Amino acid sequence: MRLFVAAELTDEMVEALVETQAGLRDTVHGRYVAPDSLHVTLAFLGQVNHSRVGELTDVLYEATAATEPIEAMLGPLGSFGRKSSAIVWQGFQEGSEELKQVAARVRSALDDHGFAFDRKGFLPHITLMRRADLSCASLGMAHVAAGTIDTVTLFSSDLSGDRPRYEALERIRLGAPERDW
Ligand code: 2AM
Repeated sequence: MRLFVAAELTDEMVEALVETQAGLRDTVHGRYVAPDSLHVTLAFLGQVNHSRVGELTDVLYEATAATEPIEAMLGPLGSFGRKSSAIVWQGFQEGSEELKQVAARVRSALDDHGFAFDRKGFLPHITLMRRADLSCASLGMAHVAAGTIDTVTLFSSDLSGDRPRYEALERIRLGAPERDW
């Protein structure tokens, strides 16, 4: 299974991100991420054997047990990669440090339990589009919203269709008194 761990966003944040995407549509061509797929990736594991998913879930509960819900606010736009085929993302103006801390805790717990993951540095962001052609366009205005990020989720990713499909395998509530069996 292709797996990753991500923080989920509030409905208000998703609405603001969709408005940001709408503002880009006239000028920037590329593949826009669907509203139900917008998230903050904390760790990308890639292929993991199905038999280890239970253990992985335990590791994620342990890693996030001391993390409280994060008060966050969306921030400005940025891009990664080549101008002709870029990733366009929206960052945070509040909550970045807390997101970095939870990502570090998750990654360190994965390491301790022998789960491999992509070790690229973590910059808190939400990918809005891929293969964006920025050669003649500049990034416009970001719509922002504030909200409480209170869910860290183990997702599986299915790339077999016309677009990536993400399925939540386990949703972990930050600050919840105990695991919801
Ligand atoms: P993103 O966080 O920039 O959007 C599932 O593929 C998710 O994991 C995507 O959200 C993707 O990018 C993120 N991701 C992080 N590292 C990745 C990698 N090496 N390969 C594929 N996806 C990766």
